Amino acid sequence: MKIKLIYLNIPFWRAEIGRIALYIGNIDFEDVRISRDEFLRSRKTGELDDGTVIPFRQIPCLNIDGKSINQTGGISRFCGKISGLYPIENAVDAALIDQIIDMATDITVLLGPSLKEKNEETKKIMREKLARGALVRKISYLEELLEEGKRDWFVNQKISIADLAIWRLIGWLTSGMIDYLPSDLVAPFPNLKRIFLNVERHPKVIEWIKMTYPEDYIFSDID
Ligand SMILES: N[C@@H](CCC(=O)N[C@@H](CS)C(=O)NCC(=O)O)C(=O)O
Repeated sequence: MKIKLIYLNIPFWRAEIGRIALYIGNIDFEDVRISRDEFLRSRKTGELDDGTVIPFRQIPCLNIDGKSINQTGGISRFCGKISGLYPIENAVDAALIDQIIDMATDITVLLGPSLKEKNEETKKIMREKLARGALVRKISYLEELLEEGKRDWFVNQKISIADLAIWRLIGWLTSGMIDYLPSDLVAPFPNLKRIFLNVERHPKVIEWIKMTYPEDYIFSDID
């Protein structure tokens, strides 16, 4: 099976779930990182420059033996299944993981309007309001899920694509890349912090960060 995972050259959670799951599972894949210009061209034509089809003209996109597949959820589940980070037979655990991936989408969607906003002052007001209200509230709902027992992972005591999604989502929200969001957004949430650190201390994740993230990436110590 020849697998290509197509996204921009950034460690955004939508692509990183698949990339890291495949890396953890020692699955051979081509980590295709397109330029913004090529992405914009593909939005017009529905194809990359080499002719690879991009369904729905959005990314990430997975290509398996020449067949293109779109949508973060489906891509993440496929990569998780072949890597051992998503259950193939346990439908309940699968659904418990799915709800986390969809929550990562809900949280990302909240940021959408402010990402498009051109007026800096308006953007600042929007982001500060989110950080006081809806954003932190949704993050607190993830924390609520973890409050029963001292869990190391979201589902069934083992790392899954749900943990990868939330690690990278929190990493994005607190990286300073999104102006006006505080870097201590998860400070009030000890269980989420534990999951975050468990992912970031996973030996294969450390390898992946060292191989693909900017050299100045700061490993978190958010205790
Ligand atoms: N529903 C899609 C959304 C993906 C998405 O919004 N991707 C952005 C880049 S991060 C994109 O391709 N935007 C262009 C567009 O939506 O036309 C998914 O879950 O993967």
